[in-house]
Amino acid sequence: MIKDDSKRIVEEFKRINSAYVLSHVDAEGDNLGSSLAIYWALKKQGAEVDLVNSSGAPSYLSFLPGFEKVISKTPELARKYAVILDSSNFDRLGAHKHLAQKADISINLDHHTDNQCLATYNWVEETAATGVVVYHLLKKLQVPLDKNIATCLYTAIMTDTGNFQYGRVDAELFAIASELIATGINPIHIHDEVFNQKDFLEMKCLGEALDHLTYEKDIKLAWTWFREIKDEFSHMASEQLIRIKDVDLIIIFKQVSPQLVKISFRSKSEKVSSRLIAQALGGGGHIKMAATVLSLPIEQAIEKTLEVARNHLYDLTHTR
Ligand SMILES: [Mn+2]
Repeated sequence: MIKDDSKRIVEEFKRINSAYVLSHVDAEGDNLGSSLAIYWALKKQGAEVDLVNSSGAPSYLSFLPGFEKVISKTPELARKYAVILDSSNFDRLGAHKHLAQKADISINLDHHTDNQCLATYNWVEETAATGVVVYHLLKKLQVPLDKNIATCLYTAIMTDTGNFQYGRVDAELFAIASELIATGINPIHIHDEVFNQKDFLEMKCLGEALDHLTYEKDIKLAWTWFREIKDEFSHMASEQLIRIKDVDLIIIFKQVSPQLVKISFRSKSEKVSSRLIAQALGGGGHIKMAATVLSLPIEQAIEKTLEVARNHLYDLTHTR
């Protein structure tokens, strides 16, 4: 446990009758699934809840129960509590960062080891997904797991482990998955909704990424770039490129606009820290998966990033 205010959070949570539920921009399965599970748990105790995500929710997750409750505008009413999910710091909340600061009491639930623990109470646990932290909280609260909550938590866990392929995939995780599935949810249906709904443009995007793929054999680096058609398309290329053998690090450059590039890092080797490289470029994340954003033309962003990454990998190659 990185920060353990769990006892206090359990007590505090029972008292919540009005709250913002907040999580990071560029929503994905874990932060949205975790947020919605918290939403349903708070609803069970009769709380008023504003579920806010500054960048909205991606359409491929529209099967999640409560998806339509997600708002991206500023809520009108002041809430006493803010529950913050899957976010290392308040900046990750985007335009609604101030809501976390405005609430009287903030509760931070996360699994990122670089969490800055800025809330009133922080529960940061090194787990496969924030969904697992939420599961632990709901167990302690003795909230019955219904199909709504189970769908949200299963989606959180499944997406953050790339369908149980990486991260903390262990016996406990499968025991949790089993308990969630036992509520009657359909894991095949959820898998299909998340992974098998790519549209034609997304496939073309992947084609561009594969076409630009470069491999630097001596340092086991593979990198590519493409023009981002839609924000939620970002994951697909890295899911494919991680399959290349003899690669320690994958870098994907997404040109969002002529002066803005989003960069994601995926490490395959235990020795390579995506986080260190991302941090050197003003970003952050996990050891195996991290990201940053550079306000530069794509050529300059690539040059700057590759210099940092190559140095990092070169040092490793020459010390192992
Ligand atoms: Mn997560």
